[in-house]
Amino acid sequence: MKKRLNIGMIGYGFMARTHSNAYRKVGNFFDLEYTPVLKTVCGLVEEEARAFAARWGYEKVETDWRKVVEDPAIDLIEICVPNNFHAQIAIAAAKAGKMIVCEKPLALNAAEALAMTEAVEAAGVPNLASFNYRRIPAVTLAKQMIDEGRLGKIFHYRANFLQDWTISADVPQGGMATWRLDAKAAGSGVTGDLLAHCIDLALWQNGPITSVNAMTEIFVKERKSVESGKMEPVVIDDACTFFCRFGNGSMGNFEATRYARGHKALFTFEINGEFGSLAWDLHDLQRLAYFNHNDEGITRGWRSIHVTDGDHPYMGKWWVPGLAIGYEHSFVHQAADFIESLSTGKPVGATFRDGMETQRVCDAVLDSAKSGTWVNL
Ligand code: SOE
Repeated sequence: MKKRLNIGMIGYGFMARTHSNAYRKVGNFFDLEYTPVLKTVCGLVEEEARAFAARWGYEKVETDWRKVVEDPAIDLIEICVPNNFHAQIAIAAAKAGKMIVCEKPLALNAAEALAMTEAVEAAGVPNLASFNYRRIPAVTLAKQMIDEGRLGKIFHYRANFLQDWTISADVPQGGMATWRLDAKAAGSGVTGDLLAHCIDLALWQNGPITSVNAMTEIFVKERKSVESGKMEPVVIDDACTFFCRFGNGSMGNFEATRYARGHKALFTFEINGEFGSLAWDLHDLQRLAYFNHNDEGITRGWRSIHVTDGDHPYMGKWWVPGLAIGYEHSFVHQAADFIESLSTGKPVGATFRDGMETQRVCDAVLDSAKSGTWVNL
């Protein structure tokens, strides 16, 4: 008989859907010692929480997250609410001895992220910052290839995350749907929302960043606030570009924006090393581009690896070779790795500590943009 892992989901938005879907599917594809049980969902508007519970199969509904955190029946707290709630919920959950999975970015800023990290480490509870893109098979394969030394010494790391959904000045700020544009709820704009993904992968694949030099822009200076109904200044960064140095001597180049007309979620990275290069693109997520300089000269060139074979990361758990999987599967893989870590006792990343390191880079980027100077980490 499998052990039960009772989940208390805080939030019922987009991310709560991705995580709930993952917990429903994970046991069908991965052999795990625990069965996730969708126990309670918690959200501000009871009717909406009820509708979410009915759709996803949660047993119970709450409107006060404290009740879920204090409920002895709950093992794991899932934090899928705007960033300004992360720290208070996570710290209370750690004190109550709960395991925690928290959506990215871990917090509003590095100081909060540190307090959260200290809380989970002092309580000794399993914790995970949800940077799902680590577990797209092609991205995991890239990490494996780098660790195997196939690229040799790394010279360049570049990453972009390009969107276009806030170009219209009619998009409001604040509220349930557009809290990502409200500084009080989100902390920052594209830096915490999009660059955090790029930075997490970069730190994981290429090691620590030692200094940054950044530039941010706010293209639409005022937007209607959903809360006050009035036009208010926009405080969050609409776009951010930074370059950096890594501890391994390589150079980094990063860009995120919500003003790249035509791009919906174009997350890309490219790594150039002594023996080869790797490139990946979220719009074609099952492919990894690889250039191997050690290939025979006349046939040497970029190859496009279709990362769908049984011996590719995670793929042996799915269909048959050649059949692609997608975005939602990265959350299933994350759930599988996290649940497995409960059996092995070996933490999996991104831990809260990893999430805090990403947050430190985000803070340094925003500081640099403000001061117009290099900031050391
Ligand atoms: C923003 O539009 C967003 O939904 C991010 O918040 C997610 O983290 C990213 O994966 C997709 O874009």
